[in-house]
Amino acid sequence: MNNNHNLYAALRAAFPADLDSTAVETVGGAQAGLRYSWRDLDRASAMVANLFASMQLPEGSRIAVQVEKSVEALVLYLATLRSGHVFLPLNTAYQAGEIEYFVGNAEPAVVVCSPANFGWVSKIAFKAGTRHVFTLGDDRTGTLLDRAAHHSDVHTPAHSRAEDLAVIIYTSGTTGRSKGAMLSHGNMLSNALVLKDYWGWQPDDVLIHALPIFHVHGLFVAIHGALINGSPMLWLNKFEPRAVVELLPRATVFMGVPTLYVRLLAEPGLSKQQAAHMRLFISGSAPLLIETFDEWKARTGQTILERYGMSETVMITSNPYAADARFGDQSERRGNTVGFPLPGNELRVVDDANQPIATGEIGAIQVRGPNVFKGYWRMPEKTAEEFTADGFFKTGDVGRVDDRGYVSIVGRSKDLIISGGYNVYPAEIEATINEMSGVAESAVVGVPHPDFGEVGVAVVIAKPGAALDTEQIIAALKAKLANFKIPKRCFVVTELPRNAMGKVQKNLLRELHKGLFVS
Ligand code: MLC
Ligand code: AMP
Repeated sequence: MNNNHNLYAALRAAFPADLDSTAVETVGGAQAGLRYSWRDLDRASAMVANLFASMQLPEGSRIAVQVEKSVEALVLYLATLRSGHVFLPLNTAYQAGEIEYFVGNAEPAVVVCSPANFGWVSKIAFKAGTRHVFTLGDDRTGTLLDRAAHHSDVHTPAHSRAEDLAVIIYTSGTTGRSKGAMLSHGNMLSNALVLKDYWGWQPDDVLIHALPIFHVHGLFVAIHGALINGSPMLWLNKFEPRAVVELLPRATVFMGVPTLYVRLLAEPGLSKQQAAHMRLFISGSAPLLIETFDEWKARTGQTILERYGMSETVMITSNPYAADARFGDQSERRGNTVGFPLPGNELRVVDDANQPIATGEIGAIQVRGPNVFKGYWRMPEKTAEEFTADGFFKTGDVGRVDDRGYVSIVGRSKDLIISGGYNVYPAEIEATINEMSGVAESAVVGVPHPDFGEVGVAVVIAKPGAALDTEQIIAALKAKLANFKIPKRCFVVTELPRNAMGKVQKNLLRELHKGLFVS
């Protein structure tokens, strides 16, 4: 069906002719050494899709998934796409309160969780009205596969329109609760096709996949990139720097957040010779320090290609892949920049009055294009606020475009900390601290960190007469929030710096604590 925009159908059409060749090889951990052919991916995802069909799920059903990374979790994603249902990936670090919110808000028809979490996850799911809860372990166990085993391995992908919803990705917000960004088949397919061309994917590429698969970077950029090009993946369920260095001679493409590059640089085995077979190292999700960019070049002889994106937009900009007539003299991958707007994607930098500003000036980044999401799930007002009248999405990032057209991100208008590539919203941490007994108020700020790039630090004020223990505050946060959101340090003080309007001056707190982890 030529007019089928189903993303799985497009990925499937790009599988190589030899369906018995390796699509995924697992590396590291207890599941190392398994080979999945392209036919395996197609048949296994067909079986799960047929299981969903047998359950007669309503159209547009959400399939919420909180499982450890595994190739079977990838199969579940592909099955959801080909079924025409909506995939809702959830970070494995999320705690019960966070899951309760997502499940209550999205009302999934199906929830898939790790076998170890079935007790508490199923309680939350059933309470929210979910009828089907399956388990899926990272060792090929669980009720999902048991049930799917009874179904046919032949399945015709659903017919999807470009605008049909494929995925909901929750992103926290600067105020209130998380919002579900709705991405369509067309959003993701258009981006995957643009990147295939822009990054010069070649049929004999081999991708090292070492990122989690519940966020845009690992789930879309990496997986779609390999599949739409028919290229195999060397698959690590967990990032292990030594294993990645050992794999470099067998691979050509690697994608990571800056923390991964920092950790790889700490590996003595990383060298020009070891990286000689690699075609492309890509970084994104957080700012790549120029020191890391330069050190990588010196150690490996290769220049990291930095790109920029968001859950709401998939990829927006990228440094160029190579010297290419299309770019003229703009073929250089430049550190401290995120490159050019991707083809088909418009990017503008505006002032407070929403007016475009002069080249080189700093302002708010807005984007428009086929990759930009459909809006926030069941939040029409919030969606309307985040778009301009002429259809540009307000990214919340602050940047500039130089006279050669390179975009740089210089800050964020949203109060956000990016720690090891994960987004942490101070408002959520502060609200959780403020609910604790004896707390009058709190402020959470991001400070530089050598490994995670940035980490949170909490500054807390006690109510009159209350005695607060910082260790207890951290322990109480750990019980409620995903581990990467927990501030790495906590201070109890008597007052917070405020401006004349009474607003907490977070810049002063950041300045005060900026040397906590780096000299
Ligand atoms: C783990 N920890 C973190 C952390 N990850 N702390 C702050 N920030 C993080 N990102 C803490 C845990 O809380 C724990 O602390 C301790 O480190 C060990 O946990 P772990 O799970 O064993 O950590 P590790 O495996 O080393 O994980 C580090 C990491 C991981 C860098 C490999 O964070 C990671 O995979 N990051 C990638 C995130 C990503 O894919 N982002 C893409 C978003 S998409 P304690 O105290 O409990 O022991 C996006 C759009 C785009 O942004 O443009 O791509
Ligand atoms: P998320 O909501 O998890 O998709 O995170 C998106 C945010 O990550 C963007 O709005 C940026 O603030 C940030 N980001 C992504 N890539 C880069 C990059 N290369 N440099 C700086 N920030 C980035």
